[in-house]
Amino acid sequence: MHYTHDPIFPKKFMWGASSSAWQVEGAVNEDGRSDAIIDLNSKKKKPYTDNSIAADHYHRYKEDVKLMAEAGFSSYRFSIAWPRIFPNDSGIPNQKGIDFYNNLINELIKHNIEPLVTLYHYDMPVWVDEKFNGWYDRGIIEKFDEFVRTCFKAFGDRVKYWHSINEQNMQICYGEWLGICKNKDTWFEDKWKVNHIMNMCHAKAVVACHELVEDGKIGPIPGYVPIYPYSSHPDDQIAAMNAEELTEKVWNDLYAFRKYNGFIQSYWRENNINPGIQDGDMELIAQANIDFFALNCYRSNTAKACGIDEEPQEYLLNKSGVKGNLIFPKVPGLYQLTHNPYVEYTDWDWEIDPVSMRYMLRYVWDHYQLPMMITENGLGKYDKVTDDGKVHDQDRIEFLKDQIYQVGLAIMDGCDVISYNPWSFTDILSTGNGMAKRYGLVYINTTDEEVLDLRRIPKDSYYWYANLIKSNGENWG
Ligand code: BGP
Repeated sequence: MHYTHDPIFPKKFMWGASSSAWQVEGAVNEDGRSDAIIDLNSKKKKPYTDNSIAADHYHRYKEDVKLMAEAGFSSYRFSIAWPRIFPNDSGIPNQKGIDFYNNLINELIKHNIEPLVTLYHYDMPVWVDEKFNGWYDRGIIEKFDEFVRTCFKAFGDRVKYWHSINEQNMQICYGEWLGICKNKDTWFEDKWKVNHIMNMCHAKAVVACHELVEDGKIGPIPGYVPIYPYSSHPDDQIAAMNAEELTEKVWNDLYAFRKYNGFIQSYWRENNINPGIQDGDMELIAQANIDFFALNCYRSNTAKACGIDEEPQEYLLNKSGVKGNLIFPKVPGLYQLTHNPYVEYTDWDWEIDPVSMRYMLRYVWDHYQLPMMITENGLGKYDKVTDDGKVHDQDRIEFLKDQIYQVGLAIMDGCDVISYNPWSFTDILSTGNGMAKRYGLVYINTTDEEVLDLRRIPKDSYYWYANLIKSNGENWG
């Protein structure tokens, strides 16, 4: 629909920003925390810095929460590091780890900021990885259950919004890049077994949340990349639907309808894949009734038909930050992704496409009719402090303005959206590009080459966002 006025946001809409433990906290070996697999992986991504210090949020969370409060935040999305709570297999939680999150949660609540808490955001403890070969062994299901139950018991009196697993779909689709694939040669089949085990962990978390947290609500966080057909050719439309299934819908249908959809069952049959479903599994999944969808959305993709005789091509993300280095995937007989001539691209070749935000919210609402919150959205770019001591990130302001406007339009279109939390509050470590690729509303004074004073410098986008949210989405600046 076309509107003759700016969007109107609901009165209780929650405005905040987002982070994840391994990317923001630092202090990786302090107060009993043991190593996570992602710590070790971050050390391999030279020339970028690793996560041992990151934004030093572990020591500076009070200062960070104060900045959130000054900007008028009503929510903050963060994650809990599993190796801080269970540094080893003793079954005894680490009190100092629990204390840290208690302090952070209390600080947020003191400032009327609703904690939105993600249970798993890539920081698998090394001991879990060694014992269960990552997500490959079903033994992890009970350990995950132990971890999430401990979190619900420790924090559930104050935390009412929970997320199970961050971007399970992305971890499966890009298993090598995100470090969960252990054997490239067998990943084509293994990924569905691993995925089923992750689904069981997700289901355990949903069931335990409802059992242990009074008024607790929980949802998954798919990494969402809306897919458009390249042309009105009917084959391109089906290709877009295939891509949608194999990168998103298979997961979202499972979360919402609590069973594997017909498309994936047919795909497994045709490819002789055994996803490792055991007796009783689907009964547990059937009980895992989610309360909302949390959505991470940065970009869109465009798909076109791919003949069965084409050479397969893996998705090669741009890791250098020099435009033109991304290679789109080809999945013969199903789809290929391609360049979209109608949108701009970031230095990392991510589509800049605000309308995809409205499209995604409409799509998810139409399919699942569940409330939605945005847990990630943002512009990764090079930022620098200028001679006046400030960070002028006008392009980020334009990016956020356009994206948030589309969230507003989706709300006007009838979608139930309850919260918006862009990535990220402060600059934090990027998945593959250290501190070089920055997303924050607040600059962290440090670089990949040397650790500086880690001073917090609110960027122009921080002030712009503060004005917008203090007016509940009326003052666009
Ligand atoms: C999401 C992840 C985040 C974050 C973000 C930006 O998929 O949930 O952890 O890193 O992407 O990605 P990147 O850091 O690669 O630019």
